[in-house]
Amino acid sequence: GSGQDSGASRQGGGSDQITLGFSQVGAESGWRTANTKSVQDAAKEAGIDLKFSDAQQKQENQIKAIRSFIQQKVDAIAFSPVVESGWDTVLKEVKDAGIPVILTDRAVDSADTSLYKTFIGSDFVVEGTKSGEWLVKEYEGKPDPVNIVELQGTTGSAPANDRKKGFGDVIAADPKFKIIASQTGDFTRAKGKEVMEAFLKAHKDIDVLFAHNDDMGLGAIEAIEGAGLKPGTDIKIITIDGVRDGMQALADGKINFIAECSPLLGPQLMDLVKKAVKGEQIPTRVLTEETTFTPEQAKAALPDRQY
Ligand code: GZL
Repeated sequence: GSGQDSGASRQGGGSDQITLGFSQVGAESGWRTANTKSVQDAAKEAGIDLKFSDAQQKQENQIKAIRSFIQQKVDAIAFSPVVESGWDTVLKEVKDAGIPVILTDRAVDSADTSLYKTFIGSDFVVEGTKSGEWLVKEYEGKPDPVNIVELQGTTGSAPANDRKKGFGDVIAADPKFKIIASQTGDFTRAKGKEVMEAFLKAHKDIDVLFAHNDDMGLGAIEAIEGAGLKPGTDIKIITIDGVRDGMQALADGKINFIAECSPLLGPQLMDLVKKAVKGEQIPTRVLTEETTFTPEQAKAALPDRQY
């Protein structure tokens, strides 16, 4: 390059420090807590001044936070959209203000992809597909109907929509798999327990629970045990995330399979922010690495688990 010190040419005192506005979904699950810690730790590590806002799972709070970041003239904005739709207006305001936007964790369904620089997060359809594939293998050769209840994530969120689609497409291949009840538990333990209690009252023949995250699965375990049934044995349980409490339940045989969804997006996010602020090209999609766990694999992985 020209060797020109970009700091000297920057407005306001030549300070090189980047200010990042981050709008977080909330604090609904163990995954979210780990994700917040990853973002905050990585910003500190990267010397980035983080303006962090918790939206308590409300889209209007995220929109308010984003507008406040525009007023504060931050250098970049990153957020995890609580639901997929309804972002075009505020993202156009950000674009008009010349501030780069990075989507983390969850995606938006805006047709205009120029409204953000990149989306870093998991492929939630694949997480659903992996969950369905485990179930198909588990019930190979077993002729009976396999009655499934499903605890969906937050209504309208990308993970809930995509995990449901991935799982549903796989089990549609064999008519013995029947989803006899499906309802949102909003990604929380409390709601997961409440909805599972209702499922247990309404259905006496549940074989499998597919929960879109560990936290709802852990709440459901309390409901299942409260009904005098053995989770993992009387009712097979599949969840997604792989947070510590979920991995412990997997190691204890109360959950049978977990598809991992990594919350540790902080370091990659800060790299992307630095590049975006400098106007460098960044990939429009950054996919997080993740795997799956059986009880044996959970036992082996637990000691080193960061979250
Ligand atoms: C997935 C994330 C989901 C987690 C839940 O990337 O958006 O939200 O699976 C969390 O645990 O609440």
